[in-house]
Amino acid sequence: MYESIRDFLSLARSLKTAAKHLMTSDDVIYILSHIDADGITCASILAQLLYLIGKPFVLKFVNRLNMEFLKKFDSEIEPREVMFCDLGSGQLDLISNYLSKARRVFILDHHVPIHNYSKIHDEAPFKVIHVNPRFYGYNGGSEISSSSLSYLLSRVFAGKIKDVINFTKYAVIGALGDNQDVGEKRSLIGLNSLIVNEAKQNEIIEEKIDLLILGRKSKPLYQALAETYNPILPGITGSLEGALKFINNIGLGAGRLDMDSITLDDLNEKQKAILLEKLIERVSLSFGGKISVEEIKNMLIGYVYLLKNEDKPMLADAREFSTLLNACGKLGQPQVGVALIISEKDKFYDQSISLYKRYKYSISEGIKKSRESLKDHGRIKVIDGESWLDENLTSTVASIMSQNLLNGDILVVFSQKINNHVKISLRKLRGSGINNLRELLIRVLDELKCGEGGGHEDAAGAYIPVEKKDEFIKLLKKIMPMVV
Ligand SMILES: [Mn+2]
Repeated sequence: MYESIRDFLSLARSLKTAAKHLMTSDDVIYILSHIDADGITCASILAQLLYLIGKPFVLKFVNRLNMEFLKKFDSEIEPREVMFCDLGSGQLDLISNYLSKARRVFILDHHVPIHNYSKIHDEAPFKVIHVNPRFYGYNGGSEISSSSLSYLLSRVFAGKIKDVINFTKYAVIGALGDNQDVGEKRSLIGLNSLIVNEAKQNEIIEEKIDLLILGRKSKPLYQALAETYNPILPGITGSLEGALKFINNIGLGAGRLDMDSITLDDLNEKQKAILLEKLIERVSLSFGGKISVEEIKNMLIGYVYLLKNEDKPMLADAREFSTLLNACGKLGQPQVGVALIISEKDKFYDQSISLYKRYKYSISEGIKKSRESLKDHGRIKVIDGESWLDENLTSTVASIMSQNLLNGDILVVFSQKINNHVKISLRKLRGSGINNLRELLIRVLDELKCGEGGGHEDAAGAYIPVEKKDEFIKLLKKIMPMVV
């Protein structure tokens, strides 16, 4: 699976160095993390770790780690020890320029680092402890997330594995939140899969192959189907009525008076097989025979990761949990997600569900408008959400839309403008010829001579001035054939 065991040893060594530095820290450590599910789980694991080892910390979340944020953070707080999680590798130049009082900076990230990071390590006015699995040959886009990385760091500290074994579930939730379930039948791969194994051995997580519909216990089946976007189910997605009708038509509602009482979990294997078969028929309609039955089947069933001994229905399925965390973070309440993980699950569960409902609604509106406004530029598909797409929902909408598009190389989604800038989310499309989306993006931004961006091979994002949108697409068209 890996080039050599040396790669793993080098990563382990880098984690040990970080651990040593953490132990000698005597200042408050400011944890700065990203607002998505991976960022929230990563920060929660680190917060619990620092608590375990008795180090004072403050947890902060940030959506965009840019110059404005860093300047303000530096002047208001004057932090001496800062730990960046799920961000930082791509902004190391800014960090070293604007944290004037810092003595030590930790970065735990799996994004692609800026090209001259080692020079900055040497020249930064503070000690940089930078842990990124990409330095050791791992694919940070698909086989390890920040949450998994923070679990591995915790493992270095653990006297007994049982002290930190519970963190495995949050590692898995974060990895799923970052769509790293790219193995066979939507399984986690690489280092993530090693963590899954450890969680299974310790009865934290159970995995099985099942329908991938979210809400297996937490909502009526018809509602769960109506809220399914991956893939979009024609006539069902976005329509409670359509979903009810579908269930009745395929005979699963027969004899039931109360459709609100049937969940996916209530179906027996035979009923699930009928549901799967009929869903495949439905989905193949929308793809007009251009995708094989096997491929559609693989979109609908796969590995499901279930948290054992979890009494809250929405927290029992790791994918659903990660959606809940994304909802909290993207609606500006990441601390609610942290509370679900760290301490007051009972107190914050209901609040997280109302955030989830709002989030689901916004996403479904976003998808509806995206489908109406999709523009076909040949190999590039563009959705311009300038008048309706919230910056924080752009990446989710882009991910969903990219799963449901048949041809082309890249999907480009623009958000509403914020301070005369727009957020861009880029996604590779099915069968795309592009190798590295982030590299392509950086080249476009270089030629555009403005904007900031970063990301992974399959998904990347940027901010550019609003008036540069057309030029961005033009440059993308020009440069794309050169990097394929
Ligand atoms: Mn991440």
